[in-house]
Amino acid sequence: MNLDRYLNVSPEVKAAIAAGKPVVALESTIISHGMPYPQNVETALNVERIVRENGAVPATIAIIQGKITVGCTHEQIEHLGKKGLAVTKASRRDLPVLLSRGEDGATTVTTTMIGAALAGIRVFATGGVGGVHRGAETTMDISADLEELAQTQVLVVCAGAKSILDLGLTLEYLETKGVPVIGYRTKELPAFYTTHSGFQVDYRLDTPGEIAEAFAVKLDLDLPGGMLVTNPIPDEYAMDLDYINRNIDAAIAEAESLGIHGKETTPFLLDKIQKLTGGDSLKANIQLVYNNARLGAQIATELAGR
Ligand code: PSU
Ligand code: MN
Repeated sequence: MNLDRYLNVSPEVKAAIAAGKPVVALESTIISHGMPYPQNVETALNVERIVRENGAVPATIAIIQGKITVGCTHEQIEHLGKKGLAVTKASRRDLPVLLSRGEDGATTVTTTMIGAALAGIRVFATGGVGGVHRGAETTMDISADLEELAQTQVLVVCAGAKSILDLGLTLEYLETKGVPVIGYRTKELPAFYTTHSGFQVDYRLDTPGEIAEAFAVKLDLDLPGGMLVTNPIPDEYAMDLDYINRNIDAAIAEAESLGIHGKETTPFLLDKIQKLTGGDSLKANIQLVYNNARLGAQIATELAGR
């Protein structure tokens, strides 16, 4: 198989990987489906800058004209951000048709992990990962992100799981699949907009070095799957727990009454929550992504230095 047919790694990212320099993968569904324009593009470019300031090379990943593109240009990021929901949200199952037809796609956590692994990138930073949705015992709505974490060797830095998901079931699923869940300087699973969830992670690790060491063991042993690093939103940007949960409940109720399902669910809820909170949740979302980009770059630097 000629990988070049399907994979396009930018010269800068290719050189960094070849030289063993730290690289951090970044996803594109957060741009097209996770935030409104123009804040999405502004955030994506700031995230790249923060990764650089922390000593690593950013690699924003998307599907551009049928190629998994690792290291998007600013023009490509602008294009994805402007097109927004009109870009296909691309998970694992979308790859065959999108690539064979030469189409564009925004990569979720799942497909960003796939692209990163194909290119040789081990660390990926984002905002939130998909999980087991509330009511999944009847809808069976479980994100493909959890399956990817079970099989692809990429470390994912996120801000925990937000309560549009069933946090308890999400943790159970990750346990079944053998995915280590690490809390960065916390034993409590962060809940995205807030630092408190009432659920515990497996391990608290306090430095990027310790996290890199643990992940390196997983790679050395060639254990399939990734590692989920949950990084709490900085206190000054955290939202009031009751306030955000009330709005999340309202968003879920509306999604149910409209019969929203499948891949539309998560983008619908994110958009609804942003509207209901008058943009407060967007502000928190942006800041936690910056915070994760910083930690991702630090972990990638430690991993590269081993
Ligand atoms: N959660 C967020 N922001 C996001 C997503 C999730 O807070 O942008 C996106 C990510 O790309 C994630 C995807 O991989 O949604 C999960 O979608 P689903 O729940 O349909 O698997
Ligand atoms: Mn789903």
